[in-house]
Amino acid sequence: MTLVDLQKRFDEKIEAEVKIEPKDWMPDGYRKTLIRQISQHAHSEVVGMLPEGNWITRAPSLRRKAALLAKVQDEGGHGLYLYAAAETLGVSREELIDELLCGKAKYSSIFNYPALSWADIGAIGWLVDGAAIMNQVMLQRTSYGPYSRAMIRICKEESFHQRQGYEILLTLCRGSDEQKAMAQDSLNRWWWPSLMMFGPHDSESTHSEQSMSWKIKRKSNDELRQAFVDATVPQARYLGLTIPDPDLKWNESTGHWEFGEIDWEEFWQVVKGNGICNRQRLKDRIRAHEEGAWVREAAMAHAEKQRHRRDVA
Ligand code: BYC
Repeated sequence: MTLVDLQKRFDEKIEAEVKIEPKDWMPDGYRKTLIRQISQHAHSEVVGMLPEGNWITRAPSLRRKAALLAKVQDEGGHGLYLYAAAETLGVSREELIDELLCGKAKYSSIFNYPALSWADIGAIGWLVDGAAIMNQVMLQRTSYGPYSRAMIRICKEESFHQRQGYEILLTLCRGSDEQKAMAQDSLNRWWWPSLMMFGPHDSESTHSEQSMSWKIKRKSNDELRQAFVDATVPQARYLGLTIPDPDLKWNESTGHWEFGEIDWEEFWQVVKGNGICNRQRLKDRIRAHEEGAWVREAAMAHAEKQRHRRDVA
């Protein structure tokens, strides 16, 4: 088959909503875009374990501790599904992890903010997982088979994450004045960074147009951000909390909440590595990787032994 035929076949599959699978021919740019996005997503999951992991030993009850522990473990699992999906594109997990640890690879800006109070664990579940779900529901329909299947599993677990966060805040908001103030303070700090998770405006987004034509992304950054605001404002009202945006107002004619401008300077600074916790997060990941070396070695030795046994048998 000529390159023209291969491209035609690929385009027809995308048009007909047939998933692209690892052994199928795909344009170089499609492969590169997927490796970039899926690996950034995997890195976000494992770096995302850090702000919450800090609170496992300080959870206020056994029930809260068990739920948080399960959530953080889920995130490690999501990282694994996603690294495995990226590996089907011909890149190794070691290469991807090296890129993260040397500071070259990106991961979601949101994880460079600190979790300062127990209410932040609620806000992360409600807002950060809430924003992640908004983005990931559409990724279940992404055109690359292994990514789409990983996202279906991930989305099921994310709904539980979002609820555990909202329930923490609901409990605080129905508690003492101090507890409610703690919840409000945490909304104040996490609201804008959560909106930044969706990435730059569509007009500034480098990859959106191409990714949408390949059906890797099914909705644009701004569309998803708007859907998130529309879904979250009523939830904040139910909690009795105020969203820290003086420009927030309901537009009767569009049926959407209008909101103020994001501080893009802050967003790009965080993406470039100058956020409050960027350096700490990388340091912690490097330490965890080094301390886990013996586990990797033991697992490899075990796999080698099994292979040897099979060969001998
Ligand atoms: N942070 O052209 P654009 C989770 C970069 S974790 C940092 O619009 P694209 C969870 C972007 O990479 C959820 N960088 O890009 C875990 C690009 O730079 P490069 C994470 C960002 O890819 C634990 C440049 O800006 N979710 O659920 O079309 C606990 C231009 O952007 C960000 C995913 O990763 C950002 N926020 O769209 C709790 C979902 N935004 O690569 C929860 C999968 C943009 O050219 N990813 N950049 O150097 C996506 O859907 C897309 O990659 C994005 C960006 C919507 C994030």
